Amino acid sequence: MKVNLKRITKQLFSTAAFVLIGNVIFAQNPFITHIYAADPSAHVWPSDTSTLWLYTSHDTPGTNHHATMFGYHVFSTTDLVNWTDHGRVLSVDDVNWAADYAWAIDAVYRNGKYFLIFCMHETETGMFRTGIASSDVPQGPFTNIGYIKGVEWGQDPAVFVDNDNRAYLYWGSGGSCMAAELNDDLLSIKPETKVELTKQLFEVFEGPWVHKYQGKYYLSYPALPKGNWPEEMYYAVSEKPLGPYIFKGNYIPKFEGQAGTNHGSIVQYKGKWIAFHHSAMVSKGKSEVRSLMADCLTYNPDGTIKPIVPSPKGISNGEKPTCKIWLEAENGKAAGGKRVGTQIEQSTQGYSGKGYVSGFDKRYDFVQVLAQVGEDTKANLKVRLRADADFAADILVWPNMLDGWNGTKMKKTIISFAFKPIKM
Ligand code: FUB
Repeated sequence: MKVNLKRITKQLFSTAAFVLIGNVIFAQNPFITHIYAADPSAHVWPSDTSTLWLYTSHDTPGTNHHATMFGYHVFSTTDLVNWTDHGRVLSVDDVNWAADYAWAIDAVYRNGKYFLIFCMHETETGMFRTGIASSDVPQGPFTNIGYIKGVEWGQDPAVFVDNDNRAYLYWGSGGSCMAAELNDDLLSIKPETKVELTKQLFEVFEGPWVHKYQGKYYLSYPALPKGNWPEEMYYAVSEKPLGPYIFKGNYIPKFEGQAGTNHGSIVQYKGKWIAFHHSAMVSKGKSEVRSLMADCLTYNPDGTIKPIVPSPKGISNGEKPTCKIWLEAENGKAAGGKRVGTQIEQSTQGYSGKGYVSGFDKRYDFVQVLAQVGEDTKANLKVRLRADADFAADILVWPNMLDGWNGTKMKKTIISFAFKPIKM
């Protein structure tokens, strides 16, 4: 859904448009259902261990193709039941070297900043690069700062930071897995540390993730059993971050409702070990429009992982999960937004704390908010306006703008109104 707020008279007014989307599906798995999201990378940052963060890719509704992945979302929770969607935190449009294919991502906290480590196709060469973007806050939005030097075909990056603060990058695609230590600024790898792990990881296909359990390094990954789809999640264990790794087994075998791909992360949060991954349960089997899954993970006394049987119950304790997103016009790219002829005012209270949008002084000035919902979803649109003179405006709502994904079938609703300020 795209919402345009357009000024059609000459006087100045200020506004903020909000879209609040509530979750309408009550099962715990998938636990985010208002948008399609995949490839979850879970983190608990040292500054606040009560919050769990998920950095995810996004599948465009109305499509069923990995080529139509254009951006990333961040989600947070403090109880695994109530989630906040922080919006679109980086998109292909924000990355000057990239053309498309916003595939899997990870995030890392380093030297007082949060970094998104992502992969996109480079415009010039068409190859996957491992991009890097930064923010002062975990929820973004993130600003592109380039790509990590020394990595070629850097699909599906994941970063592991060890207790001694050394950072390692893992990446993998099309049946291979590579790893290397990163330099302190994360902008390049140390070339002499680069290793190929493919042969140590039975049937590996892509998507590596490393976590540490009882002093050992666990590298989990999507595998293609005997070369056949769908993917299942395997893992291997090592004494050192760069291997050698010893294959241990399959921790998420095939399950009902899965997508062709799977891709996951393993994290400890409030004492529980959780495996995040994705399925095609909401899209009812459309393999390339995926939804986020969470399942409890348990270890055997010998450190091996008990295989998980993902189900709609997930990590539920019976409570209905919810996810809220406030898409505020003044949040710019986090709201998927565009502004023409208008600006963000910094000097007002409330809303996101970033101010509000003003400067609607020409006929076609507008501000736009993009709400990319998955299945039919209830949304509330709230528009707050303030003006110091008469004005009239249009609110344009395009539902199903991606029906046919090239936007050819847009049908818009127009709500026009006029407004007179009260004279004090
Ligand atoms: O989401 C796009 C791609 O599908 C990821 O990069 C792969 O790991 C697979 O999940």
